[in-house]
Amino acid sequence: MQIKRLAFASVIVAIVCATMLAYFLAAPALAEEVKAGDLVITQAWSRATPGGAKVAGGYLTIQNKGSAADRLIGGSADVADKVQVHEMATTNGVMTMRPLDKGLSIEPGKTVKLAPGGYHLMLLDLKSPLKQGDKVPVTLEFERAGKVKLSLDVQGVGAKGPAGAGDTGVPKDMKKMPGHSGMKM
Ligand SMILES: [Cu+2]
Repeated sequence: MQIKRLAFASVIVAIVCATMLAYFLAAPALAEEVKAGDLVITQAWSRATPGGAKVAGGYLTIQNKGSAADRLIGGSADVADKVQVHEMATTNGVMTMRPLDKGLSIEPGKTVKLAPGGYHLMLLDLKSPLKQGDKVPVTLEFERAGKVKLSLDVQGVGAKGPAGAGDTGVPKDMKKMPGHSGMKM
């Protein structure tokens, strides 16, 4: 009787463990997908900000399933004073970034990725640091789709991509690059 009960208990433990493991393995796949008109936005993420940093990048993937171009023109967030759409490029071997004054075009049938080393959202004048595991609410503004609310999943300081994604082969940490300090705001 004792032995039987013990065996039953260990089966329960095994089931609970398997369920938890399945949950953790599945977690990245459950990343938020936001639909706004013809746009589908996925993999919105950011990085934890090291002590005192006042800026953070925001990264996401925007797919335009419609037949007309749209344009990401800006955004806002409670955590930051301003949210801008930036472009990063290498000019004469130096990484620089600049705000896209006319926004970022999302052509019909295309997918545009905002990722480290390229287009990104810039959260300026952070009111509080971003911590790993946080979900930071951001409102994006599109020319056609209008305002779209989503949240950035905050990854570790050195993260190169959203949870569950592999190394994307992009340049090193943005914090080591010049540009933000001399940027006009
Ligand atoms: Cu920037």
